[in-house]
Amino acid sequence: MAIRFVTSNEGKVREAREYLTDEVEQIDYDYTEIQSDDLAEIAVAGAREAFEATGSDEPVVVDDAGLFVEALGGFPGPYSAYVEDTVGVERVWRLAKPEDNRRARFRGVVAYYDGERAETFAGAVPGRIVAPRGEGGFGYDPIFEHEGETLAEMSTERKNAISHRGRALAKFADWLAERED
Ligand code: ITT
Repeated sequence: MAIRFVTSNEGKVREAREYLTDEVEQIDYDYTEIQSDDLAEIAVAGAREAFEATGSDEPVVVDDAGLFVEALGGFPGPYSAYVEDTVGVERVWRLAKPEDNRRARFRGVVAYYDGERAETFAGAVPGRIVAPRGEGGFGYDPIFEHEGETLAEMSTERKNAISHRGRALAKFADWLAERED
């Protein structure tokens, strides 16, 4: 089965391709990101909208993710894309004061919708925000460190093994495999 991954972010597609054995096709449709503090709600609304708008009956997948910095009350969280565009990732790292704890969490939700059924798969990874390091990945990867390495210092394979997206995709892949049996 082909999976239509609705996103403008090629980094997400690259990671999904490493993980899922099924064919992953990128659909660059700009769905409305509803305002909510619930990533699953945002992802399901996006998946429904994209499914209706693209007029095909093949299932779609939307992935919504965010960086939650503990000392900043979970900011930028669901607003991570807007904050990356306006403030930039390096300034997010600088927002935390030296005396603050550096703990953060990346959360992500993969939402599947086939016209009838919506399912969500969540994943999270704990880490710390640090001064930017590494050339790989995308978005906040250079400032998010997990077990001594930033996500931008990891290969896609290594990032998938520990990341919010990898964990969500693993659950999604298991669910797909069970349905296809
Ligand atoms: P689409 O909505 O088109 O899929 P996007 O990049 O806007 O693409 P999100 O709203 O899910 O996707 O992304 C929220 C922000 O978090 C955005 O700034 C991303 O660059 C960033 N982000 C998402 N996943 C990430 C990851 O695995 N590593 C680093 N940053 C990530």
